[in-house]
Amino acid sequence: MSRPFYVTTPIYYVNDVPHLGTAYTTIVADALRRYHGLRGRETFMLTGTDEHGLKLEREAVSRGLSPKAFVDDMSARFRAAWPKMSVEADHFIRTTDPEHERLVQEVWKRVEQNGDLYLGSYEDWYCVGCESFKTEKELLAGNECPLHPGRGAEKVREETYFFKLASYADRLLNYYDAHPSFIEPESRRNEVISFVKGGLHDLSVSRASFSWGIPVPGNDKHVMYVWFDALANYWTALGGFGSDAERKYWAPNAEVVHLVGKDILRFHTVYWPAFLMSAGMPLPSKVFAHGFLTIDGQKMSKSLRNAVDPVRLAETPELAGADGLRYQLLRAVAFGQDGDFDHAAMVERYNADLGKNLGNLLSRTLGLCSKLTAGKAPAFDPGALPADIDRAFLRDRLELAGQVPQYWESLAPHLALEHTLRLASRANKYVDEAAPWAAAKAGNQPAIDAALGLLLEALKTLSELLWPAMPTKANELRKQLGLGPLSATVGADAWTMHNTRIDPLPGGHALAPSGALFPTIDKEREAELLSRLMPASTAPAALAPAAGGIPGHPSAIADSVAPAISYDDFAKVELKVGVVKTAEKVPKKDKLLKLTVDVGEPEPRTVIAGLALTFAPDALVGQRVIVVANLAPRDFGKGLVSHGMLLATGPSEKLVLATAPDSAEPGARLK
Ligand code: ME8
Repeated sequence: MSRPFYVTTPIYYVNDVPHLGTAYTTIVADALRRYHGLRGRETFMLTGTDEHGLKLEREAVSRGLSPKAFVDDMSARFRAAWPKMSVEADHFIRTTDPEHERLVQEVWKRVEQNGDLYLGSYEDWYCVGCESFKTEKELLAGNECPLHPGRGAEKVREETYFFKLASYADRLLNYYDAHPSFIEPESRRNEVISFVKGGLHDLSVSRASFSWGIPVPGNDKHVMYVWFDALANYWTALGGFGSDAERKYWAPNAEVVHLVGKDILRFHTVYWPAFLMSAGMPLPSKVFAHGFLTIDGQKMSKSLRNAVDPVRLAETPELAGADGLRYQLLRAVAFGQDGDFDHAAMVERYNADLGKNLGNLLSRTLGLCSKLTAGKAPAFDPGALPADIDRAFLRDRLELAGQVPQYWESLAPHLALEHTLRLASRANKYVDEAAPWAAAKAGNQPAIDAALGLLLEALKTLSELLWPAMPTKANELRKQLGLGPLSATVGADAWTMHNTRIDPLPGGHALAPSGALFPTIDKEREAELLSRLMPASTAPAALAPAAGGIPGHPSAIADSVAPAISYDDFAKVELKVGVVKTAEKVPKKDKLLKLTVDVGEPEPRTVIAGLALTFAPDALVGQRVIVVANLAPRDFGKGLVSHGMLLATGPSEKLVLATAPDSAEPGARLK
């Protein structure tokens, strides 16, 4: 039997909620866990949350919460979200788990004992968004991080522990050379190799200017750099040196696969292996970096990605719920490359692949069985098929199903599903070729039995091939075939026979049809569904709500009466008094002004407002305005991110600003 299979997702920062990007990595990990489980391997899937660091400390403070209260609340949202997408991780780790903190300190001590840490002082740039140090070369003009425009990297000057990363360059390069599949895809491997060949600098691995982190053993003035703490989760989750799970699931005893987005490749393929080498611990088997998703062709800015809630998609029964979402994410995007999640294409693919192909195959086959074989599986001999068309279909069924595993094995779920659905198309073609209704007219019972027997077997095989991606629908399909649900059983490979022989349902086996598995969506329902699911900023014009002023930011009161909302809905909106501190025009944007507004927080917020056609910037400075303070940040591109919205009324050229009296303090909440 193959080695156990251990698959991980990144642990997600809790300054955000689960979104389509994080759902993507997590769903792929779960599908791989299911695939290998079905092949009889012992499997372990890990996900969790990354809860330390400056970014989260600041986020908590800005919400008036203690870091612990904030991360407890946010982490719970991740934990609750994944099962709704049929993700069943074996463990959910939090970096604030006491056991994790203890074990990371063990790793630190090993690295220290190996002589790889020294105390020095650091002076350079730090991007809080990335939680990463940056050289001047890596920053844009104005010291902006290209990944977090608008926030500006910060100059850090402090005492720090350095990790001797520079001395690991040769060892890393040798390792990549000896283990060609350690970094995949190939293009990413080349990228990392040229980065390391370019020369490595020692890495600052502690911070002394804030305290929200794991204390450095022996020097509690310092907390560990959040990535040292976070990367170690993949190992601490197993319970530490010599625990049963560590012996079973850590390398080299297991195949250890880290799935990551391309944004965090360097941390996983340079820093993490160097830390492990230093601590004398075996390295994982593979780091696979996937690409980035766009939504309806647009980059996933924070506001957009939060507008496309994967939980809501998973709770859309019209598109097959969690399974529908999983299918779309796994099938639509070539794993490893950038790709688009397009709502309209999603409905089209649902109809074509699931409704008209697979679903239709099931209803046709079961319909024919209920008419021609009394709702039972016919008895037939696969070794003595009556016609050439039957033998040709049998050959294709063996070949197509036989091709699927290689794609799961090579982390290409999109191809695994493409080939799975090809089997369904081939079977549909065979229904037409075999035409059991014509055989019935001619009284040719052997032809009917062979055709329906082969089709039922193909459907049973399809349920197995689909289960890693669509566990619920695969089991519903099986139920209609009168079969029990699939589950992974250690040591029992459900797929070994797919390319060599078939395993038909026994003659007389009772079938249990119960309606369409994937009811198709007509044009009218499609329009309604899309208007419900698509965020306003990506919906086609006809579907987008009317919006005055800044696109997506309705600033004028709509003519129509808005539907009543509950008090609780209103209470979700945080309206605060703010004082405009600075105001300037935005180059090349006639309507926009860039303001900084004091809303009673340590730093004024940047707010981009569509006020420029009415107000000269100077006229606004000192105004006491009303700010929608808990609106998700909105990215206007070119480094402009708005953290709130001002209230105003009137057409763009004659706006009247909603203001507060001088007696209202900045930050005071309106209720
Ligand atoms: O980086 N498309 O956490 P994070 C596809 N805590 N995937 C996306 C995506 C997009 N547009 N946006 C995000 C961190 N992702 C660290 C990780 S691991 C020891 C520490 C996914 O919350 C992708 O998997 O910023 C990416 O790597 C991850 O979210 C980043 O999550």
